[in-house]
Amino acid sequence: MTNAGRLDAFWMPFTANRQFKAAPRMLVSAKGMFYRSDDGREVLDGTAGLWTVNAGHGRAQIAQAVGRQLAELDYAPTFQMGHPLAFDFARALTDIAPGGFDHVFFANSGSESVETALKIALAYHQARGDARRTRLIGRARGYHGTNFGGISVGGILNNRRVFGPGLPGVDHLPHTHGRPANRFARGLPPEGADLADALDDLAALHGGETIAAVIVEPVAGSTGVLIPPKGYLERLRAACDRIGCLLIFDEVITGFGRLGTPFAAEWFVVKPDLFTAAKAITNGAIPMGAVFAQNHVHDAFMAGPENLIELFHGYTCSGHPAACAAGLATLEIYRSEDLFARAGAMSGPWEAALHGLADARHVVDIRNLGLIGGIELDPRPGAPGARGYEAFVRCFEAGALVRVTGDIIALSPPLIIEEGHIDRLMQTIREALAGVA
Ligand code: PXG
Repeated sequence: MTNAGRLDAFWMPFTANRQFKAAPRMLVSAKGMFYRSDDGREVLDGTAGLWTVNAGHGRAQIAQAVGRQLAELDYAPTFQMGHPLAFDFARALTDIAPGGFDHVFFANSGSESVETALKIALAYHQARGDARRTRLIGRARGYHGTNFGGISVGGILNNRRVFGPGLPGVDHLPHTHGRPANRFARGLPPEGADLADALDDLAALHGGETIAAVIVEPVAGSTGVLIPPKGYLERLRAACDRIGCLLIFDEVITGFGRLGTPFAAEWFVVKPDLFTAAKAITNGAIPMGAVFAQNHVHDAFMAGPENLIELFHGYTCSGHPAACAAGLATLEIYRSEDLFARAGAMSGPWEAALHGLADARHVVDIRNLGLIGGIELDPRPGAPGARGYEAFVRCFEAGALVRVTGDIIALSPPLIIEEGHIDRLMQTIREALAGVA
């Protein structure tokens, strides 16, 4: 069968299907820091899959835990029923969450976690008798998955353009990217904390008493690694407190050690009221998402009659046994190998090597935090994204998996990365860029 025939049935997500199927890039196995492609080449994983495989690939403990669990209890409902692992995993998660987050709601993806968090925020105000608070505020260049709530609060036009009007009553903060003084900043950019005050303007416009929640990524990943300016998240927290709305952190990519702490909330010392997680929660082995709730949010639901369902929300696979088994095994690896601290320790060499690309061809900005890196390229005149895509393909052909969004290369390696891998990754990117027209 021709390639086109063999590949035709899978309508691929976020992919130029016809272009891909004409010249496919296939990964067939993975171990540690490396994928292997179908033509037998080693491909250094610069992206932890898609920000998922924080403990590195092919972890036997996770595979074994999932296998054992499926043999023991393959599926059990969690609607008016329970199975022990869901409770154990929720508890293990709250043990590594910041103080005061003692409750977890399970979903199956980042997108579902976002929808769940938005719905909890709306229902929270209802539960407290403040039914006016129905507005949701996102941010330009925010990414919160692909479901209707997420694309509505998200700030990516292409994710919304052809899907109708989306949720009503949504508005957006400005994004924090682009101040000239922040170019090539190492770690937190110095300028732009004042952009958080835009929330007061939205409150003045819509009535602060109508705002239910603000959702932001502590570090925006998908739209090109936008690091929050120094003091910005603190200021946003203060603005939410003034207005009386909830603050939701979408930690789908920052969760599980990416910055050197379990969650970004801890790194920034800013406490949201709710935060989402997914991806690395199971090291990517089994799909799962979660929403962490501060006790005051959770407890607001627990005041009514005890025989009533407090939150009309959930998924068939919320707390799926195999996902919980994978998650528990994953947390055990993170703990026993001290991987979050390791990520923190590697962030210095990572920053130094990444910024070493400042003089590489086409590079106009470099950004970093923890084990995240962003390399912004000068777009090819009249063809935005073309240079980024070419860089991505050249890196893959030269043995490194990077991710591009438009003309920005986004890097997020497994937390097990070593200095030799970092050097190899940066060298591959430098050489690939040298060949990009
Ligand atoms: N929130 C955030 C902050 C995300 O980054 C989602 C929600 C949605 O998660 P699911 O599991 O529904 O896909 C994400 C997803 C990239 C990339 O290249 C990032 C994501 C997905 C695919 C690619 O940066 N993030």
